[in-house]
Formats: sequence, C-alpha cells, structure tokens
Amino acid sequence: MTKIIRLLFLLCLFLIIFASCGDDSDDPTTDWAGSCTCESNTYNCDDFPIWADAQACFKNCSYDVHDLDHDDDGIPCEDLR
Ligand SMILES: [Ca+2]
Ligand SMILES: [Ca+2]
Repeated sequence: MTKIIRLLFLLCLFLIIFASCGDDSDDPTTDWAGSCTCESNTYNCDDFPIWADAQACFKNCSYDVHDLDHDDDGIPCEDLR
C-alpha cells in the first residue's frame, strides 16, 4: 500500500515539474524591438510582459501605430511601469 502512495507521489511530482518547465511564454528577455511589427495596430499594453518591452516596441515604430500612448505624452503603457 505504501508503495502505491509513493508511486503516486512521485507521479505528481513529475507532473508539477513538467508543467512548470513547459511554460516559456513569459520569457522576459523577449526581443520586442526586433520582433514587433509596425505594419498595423497589432499590440495592446496587455500583450507586453514588462514595460521595457512596450517601450522597445513603441520606440521601434516611427509613430504610435499600436496606440500604446493614449495620452500622447511620449510614454507608452504607463500602467505597466
Ligand atoms: Ca493597440
Ligand atoms: Ca502616455
């Protein structure tokens, strides 16, 4: 009986480890300045994990194509700061 419980415990442990390793979507080193498109209004502030990424994308485009700076003070996504 204890063997089964130990096996279940190990199985749960593996599942937790795999579940946390599989999530790379929040990589803070994402190069937004290089990958952010300026063709059309594609992003909102919610799409950037950190403010620096929003700033990088904002600066990358010659004008505020994504409408990230709603109050036109030159600073995008104040809520992320
Ligand atoms: Ca937008
Ligand atoms: Ca602003």
